[in-house]
Amino acid sequence: MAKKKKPDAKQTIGNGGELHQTAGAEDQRLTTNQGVVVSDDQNTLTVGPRGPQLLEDFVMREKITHFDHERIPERVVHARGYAAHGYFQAYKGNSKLTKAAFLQDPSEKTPVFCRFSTVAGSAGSPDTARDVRGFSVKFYTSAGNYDLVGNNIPVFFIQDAIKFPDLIHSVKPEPDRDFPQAQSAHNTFWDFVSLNPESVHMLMWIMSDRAIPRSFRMMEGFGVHTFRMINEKGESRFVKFHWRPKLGTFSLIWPEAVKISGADPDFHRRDLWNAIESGDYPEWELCVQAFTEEEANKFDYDVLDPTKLVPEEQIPLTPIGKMVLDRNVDNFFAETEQVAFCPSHVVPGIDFSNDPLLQGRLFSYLDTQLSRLGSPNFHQIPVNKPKCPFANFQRDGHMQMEVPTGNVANEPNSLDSGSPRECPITGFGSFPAKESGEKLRIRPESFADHYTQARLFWVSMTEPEKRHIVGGFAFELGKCDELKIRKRMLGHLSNVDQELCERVASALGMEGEADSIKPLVSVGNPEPSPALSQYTDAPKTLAGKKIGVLTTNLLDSSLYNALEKAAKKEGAMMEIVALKAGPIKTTGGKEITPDHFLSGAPSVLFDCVVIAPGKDQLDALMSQAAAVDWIRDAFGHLKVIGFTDQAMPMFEKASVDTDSDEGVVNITSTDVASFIDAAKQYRIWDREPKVRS
Ligand code: HDD
Repeated sequence: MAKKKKPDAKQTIGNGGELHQTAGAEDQRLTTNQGVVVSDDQNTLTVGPRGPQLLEDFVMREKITHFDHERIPERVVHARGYAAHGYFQAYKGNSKLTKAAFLQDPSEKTPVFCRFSTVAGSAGSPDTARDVRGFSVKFYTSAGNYDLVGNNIPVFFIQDAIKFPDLIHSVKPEPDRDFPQAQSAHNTFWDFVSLNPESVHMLMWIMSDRAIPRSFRMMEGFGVHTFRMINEKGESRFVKFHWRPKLGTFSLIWPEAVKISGADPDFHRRDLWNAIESGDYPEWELCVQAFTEEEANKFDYDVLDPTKLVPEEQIPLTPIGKMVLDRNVDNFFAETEQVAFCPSHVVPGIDFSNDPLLQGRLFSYLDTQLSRLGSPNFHQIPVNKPKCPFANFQRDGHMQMEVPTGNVANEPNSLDSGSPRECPITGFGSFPAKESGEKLRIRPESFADHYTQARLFWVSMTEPEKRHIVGGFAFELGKCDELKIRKRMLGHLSNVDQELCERVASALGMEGEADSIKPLVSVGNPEPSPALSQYTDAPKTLAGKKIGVLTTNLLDSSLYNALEKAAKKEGAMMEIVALKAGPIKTTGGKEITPDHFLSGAPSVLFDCVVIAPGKDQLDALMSQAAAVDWIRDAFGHLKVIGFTDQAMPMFEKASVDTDSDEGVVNITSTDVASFIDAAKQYRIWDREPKVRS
């Protein structure tokens, strides 16, 4: 179980006033927002005990008015998110690449705030919806705040920001009926993307398991666009940013994700919170692919096109630092909800490229914060405030929190000290890229190949990954009831790969019905890029994963100890699920409070499972359908299952053969090692064709 967090020390706000709701603080009196001590917070002021309420009750009116205004507009996209604090530490030797201050000194820890999110769903939608995940990091550097606002997928749906409102309108609930929530599986989305072939590459990723990550901690992150890095000599290189999770990149599978949405809609946020609370701090390595403009000009795709990636086989990754998330927020609203990321927040040493999607984003985020947070002073909210000194003559506006002094608010001036003044040497200067040309509304020809990299993705997948992509397309298009859209989409898939098209068409029962769509340019035949596959070189590890043990009273104490020891050694978490919520006893008399009780914790919540009824308790466990479902589900979700001899009749009831495959493992108190070894594989992929077609 996760450790409980210690209450925080006092915080001060504003001009030295003290925030009275501080956790753990004693002897505080409840007051109104004006500091008046409240004598009764249970009863409204009335005339006599049963009489009407009085308008003069400012205590009640202030409290209700504040409550009425507690909500702010949710983010128009990425509304559901979760965040944590941490730090970033640079590796040695980045100065050739960039002069960015936070990337120079390996002994310096730059504070960060990192928010993960889904895109389409509302703030209350389930965590495990099929969707891109946002991966935003705010670095509070000594040279100003830098926001790297990326996703867990390295490409995007559209090439030009002017299409963003259309894309989002198409994926959000349909406007007349307001459903489906947090899903792309509906007509408007597939209509839009099928009419925009530039989306096809991204669709391949979205239909893959990348769109249902196992955990935020096991997700890659990407800056998506090509950015620039500038060094002290003023030399520029293009860069692509990558975040690499230390735990490896793992995903759920679709039938499991669907069930988790019901069993624990907070699956990802709970996972992150618990990991940090228990001291198991997630870590990512920040890498770049760096290349010159001359190199980029030789690529057979355009690096300014955000629907393209740069294969790692072409430009390898250079690690430049690491990020550790080691502190949960103190208050979700104050921090996670109010944090404002803007891709335009860059620091000297980092600059933009002409990617037309990026250029549009540079406008959009500042604009959205004004309406979402309601004031140009959103940078004064603690989570958004730079941790380095900042000073200028911007003044006033809603919710001004600072009290600037003096009679001067203009620059230059000679009346005050003349400061703050601009600084041409250390200040941010844009890279002087040469630009010329006519004013046009036109898509470059170099953006025209919409299928080659989609094919690259497909040919780089393992067979299980291909199965899931086919399943993803079939499921989503199956929910789209306009035949013309399905046919159009099949037409695009046939341009990606004939086999992919045929497999999706067969799953839909629409063989031979693909529209014929002529690509604008001929489609290449790329060699596989193994780095794109999650499973080709997946690390065999239980680190950061969860072992669920389904048991009862009188659990064998040596088995319990052996499992607990093994889990600890592997860096995994073990959780006990029992029939009821109250404490159980092991055969050795140790009292354990279960982490879950059966009806609240199906096996979908765990990475691998153990079925170990206590002494003479088999019947009690077997009489519960939920216990039998544990085995059926774990088997169907390709998990490794450990079982004691005593549990065998439950497998018969679940119609799961204990000799099925290497992932169904007999355990004893003296041998849990073979179970642990098998579980490090994460899933038994060969089982899949046997359990679902
Ligand atoms: Fe965006 C939020 C990532 C294209 C407009 N976006 C937002 C967030 C992430 C991304 C991670 C959540 C930030 C947070 O945690 O608060 N967006 C991306 C990526 C894109 C992208 C990786 C393409 C490569 N976005 C994009 C375009 C536009 C926007 C083209 C508009 C032209 N995005 C927004 C926004 C949001 C946003 C409306 C909503 C809330 C916010 O900004 O702060 O401005």
